Amino acid sequence: MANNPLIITCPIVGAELTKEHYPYLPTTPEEVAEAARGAVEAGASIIHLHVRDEEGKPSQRVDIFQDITKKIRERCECIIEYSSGGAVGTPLEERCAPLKLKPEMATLDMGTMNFGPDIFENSEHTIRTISRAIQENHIMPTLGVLDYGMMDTIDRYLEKGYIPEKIHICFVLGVPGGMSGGIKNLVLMVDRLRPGQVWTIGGVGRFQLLLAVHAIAMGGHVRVGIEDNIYYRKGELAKSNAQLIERIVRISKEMDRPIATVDETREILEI
Ligand code: KMH
Ligand code: ZN
Repeated sequence: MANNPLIITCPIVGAELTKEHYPYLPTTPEEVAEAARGAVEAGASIIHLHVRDEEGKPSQRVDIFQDITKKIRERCECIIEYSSGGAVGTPLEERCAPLKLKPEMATLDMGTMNFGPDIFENSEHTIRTISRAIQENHIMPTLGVLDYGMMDTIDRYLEKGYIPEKIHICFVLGVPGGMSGGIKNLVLMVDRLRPGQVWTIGGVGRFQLLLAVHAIAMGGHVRVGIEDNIYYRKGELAKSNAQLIERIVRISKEMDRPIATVDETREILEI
């Protein structure tokens, strides 16, 4: 069994949830920064960041990203990964806008798909435009892979030079419209990777814990947080991102995988 340090990415807010779905959802800059601090204290080294505007709506506004980044930096040491996915339907220009703030990491989602009742648009043009912004700003990309065919897209785009060679892959399994979160699907995805490729798995909803535990055993890394799952267990809302992470830390340590520090995370991902 693997015993390399475990990188924990925490998607603290997301773009789809509202306080009606989840009453503890952090939405103000203070709340989001405090949620990040809690997640980092619990063991996360990467914060996957979406932000909300004054009304609590998902936003890609540069000033809000800048403000929250500053507030997180004042509270804790971590790697911040900006979302370039935004919310379903966010125009491409807005999705790219915060990248000019040069975060250490940012997402690059690898294909168009149904996303619940909506369409999450990631055409070749969209991917190439975001990829260019990522490269121009010297950002480490996390490639979002939500379906099997997106692995073929990665190979094709690497060959064409549309995406950079140095990448981190994050499977997000269990989105309605994408690949579901069964263990066999995780194994299928991992088998499809190139040798040595660093990978993370985020399971959506009930798949979060299941896939995280398997990733710990397989030597991969985990994405655990409220954007993907609001329940601690069936019928019981999680109190916070930190509570979800604390459980993963306990399991990981029992399985002889220490938790990666921020510096170890940078080393593993070659940031
Ligand atoms: N909100 C989803 C439509 C990302 O952060 O790059 C897209 C998303 C992926 O959350
Ligand atoms: Zn996201």
